[in-house]
Amino acid sequence: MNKLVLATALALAGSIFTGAALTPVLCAPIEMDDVANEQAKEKLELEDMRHELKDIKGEVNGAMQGLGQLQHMLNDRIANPAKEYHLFAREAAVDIGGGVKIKTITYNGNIPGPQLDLREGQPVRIVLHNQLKVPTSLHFHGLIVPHNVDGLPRSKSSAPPSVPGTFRGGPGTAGGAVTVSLPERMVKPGESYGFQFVPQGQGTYFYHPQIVHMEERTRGLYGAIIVHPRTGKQADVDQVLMIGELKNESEAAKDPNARPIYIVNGKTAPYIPPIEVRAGERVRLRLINVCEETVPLHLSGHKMEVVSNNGSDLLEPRVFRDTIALNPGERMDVEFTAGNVGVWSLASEKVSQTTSNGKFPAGIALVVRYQEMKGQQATPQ
Ligand SMILES: [Cu+2]
Repeated sequence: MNKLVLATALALAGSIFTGAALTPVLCAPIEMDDVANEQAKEKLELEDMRHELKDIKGEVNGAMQGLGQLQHMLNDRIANPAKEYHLFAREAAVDIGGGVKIKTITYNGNIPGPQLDLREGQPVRIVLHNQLKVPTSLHFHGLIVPHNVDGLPRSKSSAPPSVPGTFRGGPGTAGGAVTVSLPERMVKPGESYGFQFVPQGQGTYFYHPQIVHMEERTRGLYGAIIVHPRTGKQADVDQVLMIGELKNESEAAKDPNARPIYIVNGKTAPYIPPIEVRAGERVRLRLINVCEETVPLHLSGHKMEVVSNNGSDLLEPRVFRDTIALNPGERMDVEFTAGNVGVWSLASEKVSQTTSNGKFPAGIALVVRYQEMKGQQATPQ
């Protein structure tokens, strides 16, 4: 094969390989050394291109993953739109049973305030409207939420707009100094404030004014928060019992040592509705103590299984009780299977919490009544 034929053949091969146009190459003879150099150069260039392609592929994959996560978050947000609640702190006369009305302060005119049924991972916005004559605030008792939602409120004069702080281990941070803002969350008369967060951790919680306004809680500002699990079986009967106390202000004016009136879901015995169950049902009671005192609550005829304490699920060993001592601020979720047909007492073991001027029943005393006993006694006697 002569030089010209060889050069033409190599040029042809090269142009096929690189995709270059043929015509100019066919016109001139090429030296062997030049061909080898050219080929080596092309090989290096190709190698570089391959590396670049690999990098681009990596970046595209990363971007696709990011897009996938974004899509997932968007789908989650569409499936779980933010819930919104409005709490109006205002004066009202509440009926604690038997036509006895007490003028006090409430959320939305009732004691307790509205029950907030939240779901794990579903955003919530709670708007507090202060229609009182005094400042108020809001605390989410037991829930783990960011400081700017649940931290102590500050008055404008004492609160700098922001302070430098150190935040470690939070999602998406590598630690280090960040700015933690301390907004003013003292809600003045006539003002409103929206609290937004994403609840985590199923369980029983409650809301009330912050500790700086604790006296407002004892007058009726509180309500239950239930964080439901994303999935899972619920009990057949799921009942919240908020145990509180109220000062009868006209009585207190006459006698400063007058006992408070104990109430369960806003009513005092014998006006607390019975807990109605059917034989075979699984019953969950969510007990919340908003009182200033410990309440030893006893259910007769059954063993209650403690399934959650202060919003934390309990694991093994299983705990069964017939009397539950609830300290102020404590929540206990108990369950039992209705397997003993009858009318049963669910009441405090403290005489002072179940009587008024020596008369029983008053305060914290109600019954669990089986459907089979419908029409029979609805109160402790
Ligand atoms: Cu609290």
